[in-house]
This record gives sequence, C-alpha cells and structure tokens, in this order.
Amino acid sequence: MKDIIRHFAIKGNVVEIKPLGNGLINDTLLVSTDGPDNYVLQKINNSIFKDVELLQHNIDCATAHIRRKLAGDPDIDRKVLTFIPCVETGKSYWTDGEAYWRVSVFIKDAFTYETVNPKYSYFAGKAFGAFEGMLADIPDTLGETIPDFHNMELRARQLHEAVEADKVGRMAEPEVKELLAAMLPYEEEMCKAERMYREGLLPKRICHCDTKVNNMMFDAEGNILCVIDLDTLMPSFVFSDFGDFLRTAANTVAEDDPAIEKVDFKMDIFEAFLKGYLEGTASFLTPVEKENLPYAACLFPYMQAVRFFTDYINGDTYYKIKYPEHNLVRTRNQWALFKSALSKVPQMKALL
Ligand code: GN1
Ligand code: MG
Repeated sequence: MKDIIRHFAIKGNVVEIKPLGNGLINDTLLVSTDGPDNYVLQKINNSIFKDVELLQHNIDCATAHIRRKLAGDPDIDRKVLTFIPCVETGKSYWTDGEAYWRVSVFIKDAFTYETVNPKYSYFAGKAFGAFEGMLADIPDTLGETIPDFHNMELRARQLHEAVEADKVGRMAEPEVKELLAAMLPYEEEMCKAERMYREGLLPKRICHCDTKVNNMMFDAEGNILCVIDLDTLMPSFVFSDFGDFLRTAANTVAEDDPAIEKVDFKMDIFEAFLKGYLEGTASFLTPVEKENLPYAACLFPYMQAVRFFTDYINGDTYYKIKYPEHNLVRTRNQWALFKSALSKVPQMKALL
C-alpha cells in the first residue's frame, strides 16, 4: 500500500493504513500521516468501472465546478472533495496497467450515518437538490461511467438473461421462482421513465446516482458538508437521486436486514426529504419530474431488488457478499420495501 501511495503527491509520511467504510464495489482505505492531512486511498473496481479515464474526468470536472461555485467559502475544503494528483502523470489516478488507484483528502471532523431522522432527511433533500443545481450549468460534457446505470429496461433485461442462463442452478430454488413471479407484473410500469424519456417528456441531468444515506458527510452539529462517492455521477433522471436516498433512508432497517417483517417505508422521512428536495430544486425541476417523485420512491427499491436478485442468480459476481445467501436476503428486503412504498403512493401524492 505504501508503494502505491508513493505515486501520489501527499504531504507527510504514512503512519497507518486501515480499511474504511462499507462500500459494495471499491476497496477503500484510510491513510493516516504525520502531516496536516489524512487521506482516503481507493482501489477503483475497474471490472465495473471499465473506463477509469472517463470516471475521473467526470469527477475532476464536477469537483472543479463545485469549487468555483463555493469560492470564498472558508470551509470549502470540507464541502468539496480534493483529489491528489499522481506524481508522474499529474492525473487524479495512478495505474500499474492492471489496478487503478486514487487518493483524496480525508475530510476532517465529518461523520457519515447509516440512518437519519426527519430533520437530517430534510437537510439531505436540500443538499442533494442543491448538488444537482450546482452541476446544472457545468460547462464540461460528462459521460456515463456505467452505461445505462439506472435504466430499468436494461436491469429488467439483465434479470431475464440471468434467469435464462441460470449459471449456478439457483432457478431450482422455490423461493427464487416465487420472487421472480412476484416481480414480473410490475416490470412494465417500473420502466416508464425510459418511455417518458423517449417521448421527450423527461430530461437527463447530471445526477449523483448513489445517494445512499452513507454518502453524505455531516459536521458535528448535523449540518451537511458534502456529498461523497462520485463514481456514478453522470447524466440520469432526477429520480435516481430522489429514489435512491429514500431507498436507504426511509427503510426502517438496513438493506440487508433479514428481518423483512420489520421492513417499512417511513413516511416521515419521505415527507421531510420531499420538502427539502423541492426547496433545493425549485429553480429547475419540471412538473413531469415533480409529479413522478412517488414513482421514483417505488422505482429504486424495485430496481435494487432486481439488481440484487440478478446477482444472486448469476452466482454473486457483482456485489461484495459476506455469506452465500447475502444477495437473496438483500433481494427479499428490497422487495418488501418496494411493496411497502407502493402501498403508500396515495399518501405520497397527497403530500406532494
Ligand atoms: C453499490 O458501492 P456502493 O455501496 O457505494 C452500487 C449502488 C447500489 C448499492 C447498494 C456502482 O454502491 O448502485 O445502490 O451498492 N454501486 C454501483 O447498496 O453499482
Ligand atoms: Mg458508497
């Protein structure tokens, strides 16, 4: 690890390197130094992010743009991520030709949470709305780091392909068959964003696309500092950011909690987030985007259930798992969340 760090222009000497956080895709490490800053070292999963050059281009452009917007803010270094250039190339990543690594400054006195209360949910809504707003006028062209990442038609197709191929024989499990039969009737309705897009009714904007609760950093007083994990920053529908936050924040339990009888979509979290998000996006959100926010709240648990399920059927090749049934447990959980959210759509519409 120290040999890797050497390729980045960090200040001070490395004292300790240890694992950080619980992402499902990249490997993340905290690098402590005897200098003024500590750092986050990440090994980018380049079998999932196949175009690291594009990925880092998106991140470089977005962080530079946000930095320009925040110019003069005394706390700017805690409000936007700083990536450390590679000593040899000046780029924001280093590769030995096989693995890809990057280093950012570890934000001081900041905290992430796995759950939020309504007050924090309101702040998060405002922050993600403002984040989209800040990127609305970015002059650079950003690409899709994972093509069609939140395209429900693609995710549905991938599920069908997995079922057809049945690579590890899991289609023989009765529960797998049951879950599949339960999911299919909702597929067409859940693909409506793609149809609206083709009809020219829905725009794509630069979105974060991984607005899990734990991708926000708060200061000690509970104010939002910044949004982290920018790998999936790309053109998408605003539903991505609205829906994915609620998928994690409005669930009474974690996304992989086996106690699915406890899964419930919390309306107080929805209400607070909706309020914040509408305030944060007031300057650009269109009526079509707005009226479909309850759909977005259902779409993301659905899409995540389909994605975890596809990975389970494929033999767990995408998400990190801690035990053999992990992806199935996640699927059950997200499926229960989808059903709960769906049952609350009338309430969501009333609040909207
Ligand atoms: C992955 O790595 P992490 O935990 O930030 C995934 C998200 C999923 C999430 C489910 C690139 O995010 O889309 O919603 O797991 N990221 C990618 O927990 O697929
Ligand atoms: Mg993450």
